[in-house]
Amino acid sequence: MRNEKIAQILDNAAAKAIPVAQMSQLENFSLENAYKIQRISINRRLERGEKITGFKLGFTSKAKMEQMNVHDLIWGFLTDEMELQPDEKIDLKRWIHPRAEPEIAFHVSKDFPDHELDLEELPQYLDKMAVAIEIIDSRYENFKFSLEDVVADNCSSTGYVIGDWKDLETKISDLYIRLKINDETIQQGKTSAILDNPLQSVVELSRLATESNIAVKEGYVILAGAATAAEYLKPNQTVEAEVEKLGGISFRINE
Ligand code: OOG
Ligand code: MG
Repeated sequence: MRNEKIAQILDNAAAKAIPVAQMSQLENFSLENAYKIQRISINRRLERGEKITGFKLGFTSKAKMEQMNVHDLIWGFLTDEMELQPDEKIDLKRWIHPRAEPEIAFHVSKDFPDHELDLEELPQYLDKMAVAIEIIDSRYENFKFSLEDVVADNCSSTGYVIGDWKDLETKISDLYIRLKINDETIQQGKTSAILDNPLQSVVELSRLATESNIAVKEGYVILAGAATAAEYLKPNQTVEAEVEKLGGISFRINE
């Protein structure tokens, strides 16, 4: 199958909220090809008028790698269509089998240069941070995939909600983070679970973006990846993420 065809199948699966078989079971494709498919599917979104709003990193913690049985860091695109408002009532029918995970978001204050950034340089390029909830929705049946599959599927990107932006702090590698559903703590951990320091996710992004010649622009949002496993969403839930010092953010799901 051509890359264009795979991108089209995954894009349609997302639009119709109907899962598809794992592409890697129909045909072997390389990780490099998987990123090419991801780009083609993002271009389809851009052609429909969506705008890139940032990037997400995935599998930056052991908890996530173990939950999904995939063991390499991945990255994908965020678009304005994925941005949800905290006061929005969310209807699950638009997705296949959505899950939520608590995250930290960073706000890009200056276009990244065309070289890899190190931790010390990051405050020149980031100004804010916030608690976020990412909603992921694999387009594959049973939420099962190989590394190549999930990359081609834009890393299950589906939705994100961002809390109030706070000034960037650099000592954030030991903060308590949790996901609550209907006031009950369902997932919890420390931000150190994210590559020892969530800011390291931004370093990785700068490396990957430089290697792929992709621009990380002022105004973009970067999701550092979940510190904990993700939880399936059900009707009638209030979903909340909290990070020590950063506060919380929540949204409500319709009946
Ligand atoms: C892939 C996306 C992983 C994270 O934060 O680790 C991710 C998935 O689990 O479906 O977003
Ligand atoms: Mg995530």
